[in-house]
Amino acid sequence: MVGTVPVAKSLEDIYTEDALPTQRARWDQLLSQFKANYSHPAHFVSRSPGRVNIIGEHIDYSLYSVLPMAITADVLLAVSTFENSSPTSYKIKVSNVQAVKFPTHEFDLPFDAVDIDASVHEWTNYFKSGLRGALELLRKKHGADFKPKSMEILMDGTVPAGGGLSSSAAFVSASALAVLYANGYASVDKTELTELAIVSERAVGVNSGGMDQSASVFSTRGSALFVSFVPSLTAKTIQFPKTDPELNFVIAQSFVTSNKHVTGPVCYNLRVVECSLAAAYLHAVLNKTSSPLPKDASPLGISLQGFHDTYFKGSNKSIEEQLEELIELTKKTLTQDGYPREEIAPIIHLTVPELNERFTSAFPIRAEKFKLRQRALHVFSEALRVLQFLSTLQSPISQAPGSSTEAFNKKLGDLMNATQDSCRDVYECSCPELDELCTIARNAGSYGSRLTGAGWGGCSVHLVPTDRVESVKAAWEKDYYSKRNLTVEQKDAAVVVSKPGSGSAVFIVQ
Ligand code: NG1
Ligand code: MG
Repeated sequence: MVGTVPVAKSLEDIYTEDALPTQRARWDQLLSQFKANYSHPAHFVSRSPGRVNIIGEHIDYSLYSVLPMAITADVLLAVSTFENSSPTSYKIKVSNVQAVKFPTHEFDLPFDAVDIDASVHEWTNYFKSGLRGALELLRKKHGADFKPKSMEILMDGTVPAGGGLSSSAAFVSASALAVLYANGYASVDKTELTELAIVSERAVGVNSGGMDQSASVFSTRGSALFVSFVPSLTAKTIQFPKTDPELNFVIAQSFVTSNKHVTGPVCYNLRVVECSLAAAYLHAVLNKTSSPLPKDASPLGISLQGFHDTYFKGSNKSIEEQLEELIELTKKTLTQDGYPREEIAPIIHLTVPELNERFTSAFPIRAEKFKLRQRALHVFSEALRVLQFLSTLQSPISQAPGSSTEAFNKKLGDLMNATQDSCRDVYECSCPELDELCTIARNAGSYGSRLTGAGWGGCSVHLVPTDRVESVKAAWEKDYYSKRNLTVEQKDAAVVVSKPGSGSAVFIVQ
């Protein structure tokens, strides 16, 4: 699925039919507010959507394949450019339609560097990180003395922040796309954009994998996306077979906000370190070598997938068989509940200061012991579930309503439920509210229910046939939402039945 980011001519190219009336009103509002703010029309709009991950949680940074899909909610950046007034700098004006929550900023930036202070959680950092990545690419193409244009920008984002639907990747991807397009890069390569957005987002302080940016950029309407990271980034569209009744992915908010910038040292960034240390440990013990694994594209340069590949080099076992074997090997090799640095370091042929420098210096983390066994077991079993989910989707099912459709739904749902169990008990990235939403949904007819995204709050995703959607919604209302103090706005946004949406696009304003 190589190609360039599409240039949309009408909103029909971007949204599903049911979303069009609301989106038209929203775009009209954005473009007229742009005119009011900046006294002239926008030149173009760059758009990147949020995503929901169907299956494959917390394995992208270990370089295992994942299966997300884009949603309708997105980030829109209306943009115009103007000539630089200084020979040494350019200007960026960024404002937001929600001006009170996200105040306007104006930056006067030198041509050669974009400073981002990741210790301050500031909404425009995401724009700046996209800007920085885009400029690196433009410099590679046009030379080191490339002079970016000044830009005026108005943003409208509908992906809830901190909600597990990847507002951050949507914002970074839309920003990078806007900067590339504004600076004359008219046919933006999807792989280039995704790769730069992945690296850029790390500048904001989260050592993330590449699922969200891939889903945001590559998705096409009506399909999920099978994203693989090795040997290089690839994204393949996956159709859901037609079933009767139709299956839906229902997204339900927990309204527990998980802010990775605050919790990173004990949650997300710590998991990335634990997985990388588990890879180093398993490699040293099972590959019986003192030479390190070759550096790979994972955030810390060493991944469970990299260990896996080396261990099974030349093997003719299927990937599924290999993963099953790795689960057993992990149980035998990593027998402790937690491992302190002093125990890990000599095994992986490092001193403790070297271990700290290599694994815990780029992104601060706080831990006495690292749960190598649990994290590796989650990753291998989740990587296996993704492959099982995919092969279930691709195996023929009878179109007739009845037992085989039921078996198909159940198989997919069971895999999603197993993911939730593993996230809750083994990876420890759920929270009581997410667990509760899953239990309520299953009791009301969901085949499979689990957290989606990083977890520790945010969203959940549920596999529900059309004829049961209303009863699942009613059960959440009765047992979850009505017991919380929510605004009307929050209640309206609590549950979304999302069809797979399209990926990034540029829209030229006529
Ligand atoms: P969200 O839910 O957007 O915070 C995060 C990571 C993904 C992936 C998932 C867990 C970012 C930008 N994204 O997603 O790469 O690791 O968690 O599967 O941090
Ligand atoms: Mg995010």
